[in-house]
Amino acid sequence: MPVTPADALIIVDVQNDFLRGGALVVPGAERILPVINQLTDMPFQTIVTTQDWHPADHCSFHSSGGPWPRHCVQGTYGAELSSVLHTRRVSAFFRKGTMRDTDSYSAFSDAGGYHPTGLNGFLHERGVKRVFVCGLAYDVCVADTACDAALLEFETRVITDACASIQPETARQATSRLHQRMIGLVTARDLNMRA
Ligand code: VGL
Ligand code: ZN
Repeated sequence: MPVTPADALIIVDVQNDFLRGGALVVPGAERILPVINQLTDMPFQTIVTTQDWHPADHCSFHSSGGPWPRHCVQGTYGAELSSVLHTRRVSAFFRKGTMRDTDSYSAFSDAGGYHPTGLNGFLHERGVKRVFVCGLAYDVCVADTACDAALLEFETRVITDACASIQPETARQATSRLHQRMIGLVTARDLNMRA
């Protein structure tokens, strides 16, 4: 499955707060960083990153009755992309979850789906037909981003060894959602192969 100019790599939320010592640790997240760095060396002409980018009083936080500890607050160290991530070949950076009263897991939309982030238009302008999604967390933002990509009619693949999950149970649910939408699961090694 060689990488072509019509392919894009979407690196979801590789941010300090999701890594060891962060506010919302995704178990095993460190292991995927070298894999993602290898992916950025593959001949993708379009590589984008996303960031969860919440105001300090965001509705998804426990302090506001939401499901998550406070994480990825705009302008803080926890919201920065990991300094381990190679960003030299990244063409654009997108942010989501930026408004207080709605959360957004998908990289394609902000404000609960009402506001496009610009990612869809950006990919179309660059002639992208197929997207490979990786990053954090598999069972939350990666799955939602991949499902949206498929709805937007990109051929969509998730690179499983370049993802980590918050919980095994929600990871299983995410996998069945991806299967329902005919989204293929691949490994980084599959991308290195010809044919
Ligand atoms: C995420 C939980 C809350 C993610 C973001 O990036 O997967 N998970 N906010
Ligand atoms: Zn969040």
